[in-house]
Amino acid sequence: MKIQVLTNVLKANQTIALENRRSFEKNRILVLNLMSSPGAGKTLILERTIEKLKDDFNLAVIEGDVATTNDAERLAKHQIPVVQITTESFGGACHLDANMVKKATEKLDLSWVQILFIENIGNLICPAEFVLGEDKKIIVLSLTEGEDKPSKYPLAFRISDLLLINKIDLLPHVDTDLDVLLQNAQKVNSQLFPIKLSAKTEEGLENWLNWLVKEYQSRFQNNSS
Ligand SMILES: Nc1nc2c(ncn2[C@@H]2O[C@H](COP(=O)(O)OP(=O)(O)OP(=O)(O)O)[C@@H](O)[C@H]2O)c(=O)[nH]1
Ligand SMILES: [Mg+2]
Repeated sequence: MKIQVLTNVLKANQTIALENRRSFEKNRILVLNLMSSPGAGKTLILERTIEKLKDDFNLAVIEGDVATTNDAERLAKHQIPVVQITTESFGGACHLDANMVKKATEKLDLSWVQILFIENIGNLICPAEFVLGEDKKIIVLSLTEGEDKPSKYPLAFRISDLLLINKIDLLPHVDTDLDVLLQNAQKVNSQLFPIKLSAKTEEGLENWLNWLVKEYQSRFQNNSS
């Protein structure tokens, strides 16, 4: 009975995610779902990304948090539209779901947006279960979390398209073996494309920005590229 209930929840989520997908496609928006454990650096990566790309693209963020509007406030300082979802009002859910995203998109002018970032709740497990209607899933892993995380929490790595290994400025100060981390990620998902970066020093940021622009162009600017 318990399994049946969960199946129904996930099915209902998939139906709404499909509606979101259609709406994003109709409006020609690239939608990226950023997932990670708490504190891996999602918001700082977004802040850097917005600084670099906001003159070239119409950007917006849906910001998920259990409580507080801290991250939304950090992002809104960059003068782009930000919609906050605080899941405390949904029973403190540890993930965003498609219905929350649908409600949030009603507060955005989708005909204006070109790239929509969804910052999921900081959690390496629950967000991986819920599709939102995104184009790509991005898993952010901080170097400080250790090389074994892809093996211990495989689903988030298995379903993601891109792995951002953040905080590489801390490499001299932590015991994490970067090569082993990459091998572990490849074992779980051989298609997972890794990019190493530091949102703090901006080392490697260019590679992430290039990936992002290419993703957008391959979808919507085929004629001009
Ligand atoms: N040294 C270093 N610190 C970083 C880097 N990226 C983020 N941080 C710091 O790590 C902490 C957490 O960063 P956030 O961007 O808030 O992380 P988050 O994933 O958005 O966190 P939640 O939303 O709470 O899950 C902050 O103190 C950041 O300044 C980095 O590349 N290097
Ligand atoms: Mg954050």
